[in-house]
Amino acid sequence: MVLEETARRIRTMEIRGAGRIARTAAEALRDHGTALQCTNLDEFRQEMHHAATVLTNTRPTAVSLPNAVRFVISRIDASDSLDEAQAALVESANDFIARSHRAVEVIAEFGSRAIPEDSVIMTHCNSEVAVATAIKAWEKGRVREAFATEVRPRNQGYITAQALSDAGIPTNFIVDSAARYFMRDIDVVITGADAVTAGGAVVNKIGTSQIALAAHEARVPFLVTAETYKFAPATLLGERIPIEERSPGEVMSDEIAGRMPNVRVRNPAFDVTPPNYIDMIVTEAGAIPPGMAYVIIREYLGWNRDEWQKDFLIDHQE
Ligand code: RUB
Repeated sequence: MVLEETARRIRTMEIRGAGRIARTAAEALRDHGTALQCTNLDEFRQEMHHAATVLTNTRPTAVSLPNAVRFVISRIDASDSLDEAQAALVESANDFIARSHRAVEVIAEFGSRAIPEDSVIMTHCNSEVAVATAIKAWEKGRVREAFATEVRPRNQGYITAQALSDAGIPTNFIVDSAARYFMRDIDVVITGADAVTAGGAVVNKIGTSQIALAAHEARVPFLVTAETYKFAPATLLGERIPIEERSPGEVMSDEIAGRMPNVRVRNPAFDVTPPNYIDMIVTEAGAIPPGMAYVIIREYLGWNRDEWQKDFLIDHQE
């Protein structure tokens, strides 16, 4: 019940944003596993692997989700008894959640130092870590004003504008297509990430790459704030990050679409910003150039090629 309900809330975007999705999945695994009445370790492992699949199938793009699930499940797999596995589940889920909260705080601190005095910043979509960074920089007197985009079709920009306004930051709310028009007024762009590839490309809300392109053209620094669990180990095996394409109904009502039988509405939820448009990725392990993404995967995600290859091959046989 906890599991199905959480999966539904993630799928329908009641719970959204890569970090929140990951923490909620860890929580759901913990609560689901704690309520299970298994009599032996094999049964418990099987149930937990099933729960992991239900959660990871909810939204395909945010890598934080499989990374969080893997963090928890790998500790269950390493346990030798049912008691040990149950304790490991609770401990690892709580550990992930605490690390995630701490990472947001650390990134906000590092990121705020990368924002020059008296800056006008722009952000896109609603990223808790990008917003936390903007607010931290504001508290240090480094931000003068902010620009938040609307973020069609789901309007996550409202959540961002509200958070910036609540913090007291003078904020301009603009439609997505006005980003380039205002770029000349911007000192730094800050976004979050749903996934970072081994090559340093960043997958984030649709429209991010257009803003990065405009920033690049105007020589405006483009910062990405991303916890280490947003980095995608599978990209080292050549895997691509799947881009979620959501319902056309989010873009155009069925009634209007019904009058245009030859029109196909497309609704990709994310896009890919190449590393050469990104000045810095701020993680809790430090602020790195995108070319160092591989190091984060190796050092912070416990990358073990043989193990990942095994899992990858198993996944793809199913
Ligand atoms: C949210 C989005 C956010 C990243 C990072 O997309 O693209 O920028 O997930 O967010 P959606 P955070 O609204 O479709 O989930 O920093 O909060 O993890």
